[in-house]
Amino acid sequence: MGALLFALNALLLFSELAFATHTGGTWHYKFDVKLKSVKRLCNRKNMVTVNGRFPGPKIMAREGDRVVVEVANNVQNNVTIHWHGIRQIQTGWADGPAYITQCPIQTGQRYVYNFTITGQRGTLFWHAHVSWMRATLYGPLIVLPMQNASYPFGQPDEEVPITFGEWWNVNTEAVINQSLQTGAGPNVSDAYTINGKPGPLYNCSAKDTFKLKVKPGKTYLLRLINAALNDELFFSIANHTITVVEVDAIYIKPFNTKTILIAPGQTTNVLLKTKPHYPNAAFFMSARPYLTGLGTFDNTTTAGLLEYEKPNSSFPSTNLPIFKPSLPALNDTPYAANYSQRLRSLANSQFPANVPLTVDKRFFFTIGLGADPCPKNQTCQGPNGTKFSASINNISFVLPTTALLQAHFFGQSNGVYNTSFPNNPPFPFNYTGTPPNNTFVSHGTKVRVLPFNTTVEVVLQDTSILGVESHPLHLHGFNFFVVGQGFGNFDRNKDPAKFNLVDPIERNTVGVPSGGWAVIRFRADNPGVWFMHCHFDVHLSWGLKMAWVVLDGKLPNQKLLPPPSDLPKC
Ligand SMILES: *[C@@H]1O[C@H](CO)[C@@H](O)[C@H](O)[C@H]1NC(C)=O
Ligand SMILES: *[C@@H]1O[C@H](CO)[C@@H](O)[C@H](O)[C@H]1NC(C)=O
Ligand SMILES: *[C@@H]1O[C@H](CO)[C@@H](O)[C@H](O)[C@H]1NC(C)=O
Ligand SMILES: *[C@@H]1O[C@H](CO)[C@@H](O)[C@H](O)[C@H]1NC(C)=O
Ligand SMILES: *[C@@H]1O[C@H](CO)[C@@H](O)[C@H](O)[C@H]1NC(C)=O
Ligand SMILES: *[C@@H]1O[C@H](CO)[C@@H](O)[C@H](O)[C@H]1NC(C)=O
Ligand SMILES: *[C@@H]1O[C@H](CO)[C@@H](O)[C@H](O)[C@H]1NC(C)=O
Ligand SMILES: *[C@@H]1O[C@H](CO)[C@@H](O)[C@H](O)[C@H]1NC(C)=O
Ligand SMILES: *[C@@H]1O[C@H](CO)[C@@H](O)[C@H](O)[C@H]1NC(C)=O
Ligand SMILES: *[C@@H]1O[C@H](CO)[C@@H](O)[C@H](O)[C@H]1NC(C)=O
Ligand SMILES: *[C@@H]1O[C@H](CO)[C@@H](O)[C@H](O)[C@H]1NC(C)=O
Ligand SMILES: *[C@@H]1O[C@H](CO)[C@@H](O)[C@H](O)[C@H]1NC(C)=O
Ligand SMILES: [Cu+2]
Repeated sequence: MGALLFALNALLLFSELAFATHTGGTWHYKFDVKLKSVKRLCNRKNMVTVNGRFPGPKIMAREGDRVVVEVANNVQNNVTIHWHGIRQIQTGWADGPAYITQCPIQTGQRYVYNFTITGQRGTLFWHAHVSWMRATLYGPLIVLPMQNASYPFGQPDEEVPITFGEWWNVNTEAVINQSLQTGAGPNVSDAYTINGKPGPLYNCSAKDTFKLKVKPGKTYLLRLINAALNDELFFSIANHTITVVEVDAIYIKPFNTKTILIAPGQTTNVLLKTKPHYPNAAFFMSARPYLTGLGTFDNTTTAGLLEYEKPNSSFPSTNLPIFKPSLPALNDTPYAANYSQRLRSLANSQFPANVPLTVDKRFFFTIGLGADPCPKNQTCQGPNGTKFSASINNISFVLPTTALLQAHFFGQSNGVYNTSFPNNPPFPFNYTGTPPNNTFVSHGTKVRVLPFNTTVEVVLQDTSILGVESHPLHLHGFNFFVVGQGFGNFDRNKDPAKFNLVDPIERNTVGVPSGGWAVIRFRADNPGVWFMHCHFDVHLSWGLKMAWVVLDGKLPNQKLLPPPSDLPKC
């Protein structure tokens, strides 16, 4: 164990000393948000980065440790950073979504994110959480098991973070601005990336290819992260089977597959066992989207290379044959459904699945797209001359101009939010059949209040208004259990009988099936204001979001702590 710790510290010392120090159980990082000129495809642009790196630096910590990240904003944009999947128990001030838990860090300002990692270990990531800034501001967040603990799947020989992203040749803020203005869908990305590199299947891009160099007969833990903005991805490595062992920093019952599916906001740990002997070949590892919505999407493929180290110099090193994986069709919903059915919590005595067996509060949320009427003096380019919008229970969430958490903590909710978020949609209809004639949504900053320790069940029902689509729903502050999912309309009389309350997958982001539903359960044991939203940034921008206000409990360790003194002001 001491050796491992030494190795860790050495790693930090030699590669990341510039921004990280580790003392006792606390890890200190410095994030300098600044512009950097980056070239991809045939195009160079000035991009917002952390410390000039793309993707951003890797954050490492151990379960039980404290993480302190000082973020200095040296760009013209507003910035916040979210520690995606970290529960932030009592420390909602460090969660990061702009106007939910904090005002943005404005140009020239700093803010220190300070939190401990309790009861969690695995692969997560950090990303900006304001507008579309996360297009370039993201990086891995790796929580190692405690020093006395080990993985339930055996120690791999090496660990490699593999982060998927999306690249636009233009400034992504201009892309979302234009979409919100015209009402049309935003311009799609120009490439997908693996660790910031699009790979050889794009123009001017062969030199920007991620290469994983491996030795035969070893086991590699690949920490896969989907940081793309608007696309779920299939991923596969040619001629190799991988073993899925963890999702969203929760150990699962291992299973073998050729292809995984990963939605934005999700993480997946897989074991890659390399071939026993040098294969005299190279292999693509490829990702391309799983697409369900209507409209235009980036349907390109990113590829990296799996390269075996030559056993000796007599083997040829150039012109090796390259094998390509076959990925499911872009719209292969049966594959997606079958894959998600295979995910089961480990649910053993060391890592139990604490599924709430009784439910205090039930909610039925319709999620999907809708429209806003075109302003009188404008022409709009959304469906039938309207503007695209998105909603939960027909409410398109409006961000306030100050942070909800501040308003809540200081008892100043008046004029900021109201607590009337509905338990059910305004009227029932055949959610996945012929849509109602009126597709317009309402707008508001509405939240739902939950007493401390309430057990909650939410049916997430996709709608066919403007087309069915798989939506990756993400909840801040909690993991939830996905106790059921299916296609069509959720049936309150029949479907609960089929719920899995024994070993359902526990995670923080669920892909709600296209034209179907998913049912989640969680225990509201973390006081604060917690965002729940679609992790497609385009739907997030259009309003597919809401917030839960979880009240303090009676005991001191059940209360939201006071805000740090440097909390940004609006
Ligand atoms: C982080 O929070 C802890 C606990 O409140 C506090 O003791 C510590 O001083 C904080 N560190 C920084 C750098 O703000
Ligand atoms: C490791 O130590 C922590 C506290 O120091 C303890 O709670 C935990 O049960 C231990 N885990 C194992 C696997 O021994
Ligand atoms: C996008 O819109 C925001 C707010 O209206 C504005 O501050 C920003 O300059 C715009 N950015 C670009 C690149 O158009
Ligand atoms: C989006 O694409 C259209 C058509 O190619 C182009 O005219 C427009 O400038 C693009 N918008 C941005 C923000 O790049
Ligand atoms: C890779 O898989 C292809 C198709 O299944 C097969 O033809 C080929 O022989 C395999 N190559 C290696 C080196 O495993
Ligand atoms: C990918 O999208 C392009 C442009 O929208 C389209 O022309 C092409 O047919 C699509 N390819 C596939 C395989 O769907
Ligand atoms: C449309 O009218 C509104 C209010 O009358 C005004 O604020 C806005 O600037 C106008 N927009 C355009 C594009 O003229
Ligand atoms: C647009 O209007 C036409 C004719 O009124 C209607 O058939 C169609 O369903 C509408 N499309 C959308 C997306 O609302
Ligand atoms: C909903 O619409 C679908 C598609 O038209 C149809 O197959 C289904 O029977 C309808 N369900 C109900 C409950 O009416
Ligand atoms: C939509 O409008 C048509 C014609 O006005 C009407 O016959 C139909 O019942 C309406 N459908 C719904 C779902 O409201
Ligand atoms: C929460 O409620 C459960 C019963 O549903 C109880 O067993 C547990 O002790 C409570 N937890 C806290 C922290 O109050
Ligand atoms: C940055 O945030 C502040 C505080 O909310 C706001 O007043 C300002 O308009 C924002 N600036 C931009 C460029 O969005
Ligand atoms: Cu969505």
